[in-house]
Amino acid sequence: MPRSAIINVMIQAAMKAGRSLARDFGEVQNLQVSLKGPGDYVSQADKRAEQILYTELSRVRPGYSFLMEESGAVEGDDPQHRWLVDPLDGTTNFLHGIPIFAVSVALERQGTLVAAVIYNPAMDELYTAERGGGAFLNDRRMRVAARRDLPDCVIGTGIPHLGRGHHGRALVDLRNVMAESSGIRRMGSAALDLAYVAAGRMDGFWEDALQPWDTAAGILMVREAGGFVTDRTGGQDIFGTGSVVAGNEAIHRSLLKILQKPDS
Ligand code: 2AM
Ligand code: CA
Repeated sequence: MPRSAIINVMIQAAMKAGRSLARDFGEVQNLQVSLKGPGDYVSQADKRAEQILYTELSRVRPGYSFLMEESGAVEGDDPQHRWLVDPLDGTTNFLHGIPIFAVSVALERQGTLVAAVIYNPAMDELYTAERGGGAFLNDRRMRVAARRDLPDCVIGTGIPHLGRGHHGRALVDLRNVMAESSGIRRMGSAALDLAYVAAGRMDGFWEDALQPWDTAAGILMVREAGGFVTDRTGGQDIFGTGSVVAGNEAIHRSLLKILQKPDS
């Protein structure tokens, strides 16, 4: 399928930012053995990647607004369009030399997600989606997995760490999902988790306490791959609640039911 002009712009920007991250990732791997670690270096890498995305996207579409992880909101002259940008999703992985991280870019038109790109430079995997146009991994069409029974399913999640999220609730959810599924995975990048659901690699995914830039591109990716995505109540307020639940229709429904079980 031919790609639209806008998705090509997004691919160029995401791959340019991804190449910058890949160069910095090489250095981060070397810095693991130093006592101070690569912390400062990583935040510079993050900012460099965001600057590339901002420069590239605003050069080609001047006036569009931005919501970026590092720089926050930038209001443009065009209130109809907004970029949601996460220059480095999976920061903790990147910091530790684990090659599971991605650039994530989504475009909203009048509040509706219309285009999405997620790029993992370490694996050179490019995920794209356009509203009504399907979702692709490199040049291959993506479909969510067809499994309908949770006992056959691999389910992804994100586990809150020190100072973030509701640890007690996360443990309850983990216990309940592990008891009914064939395995839980924890990759550390919500953007890639959602891309993996779209690609049929994982059958479902849930996480809480996320920001709009973590999930925006992945939401469209899953929908265009034929999947369902909601917040943990089954509603559409993913950005407002920070919670996300994804899968095919049956697995999404099963996950919602489990996640709505009371704490004890
Ligand atoms: P990050 O790597 O860009 O920080 C891991 O569970 C997921 O949660 C990642 O997508 C990670 O994005 C995101 N995440 C980690 N800390 C976060 C925070 N304080 N707010 C929102 N999302 C966060
Ligand atoms: Ca993120």
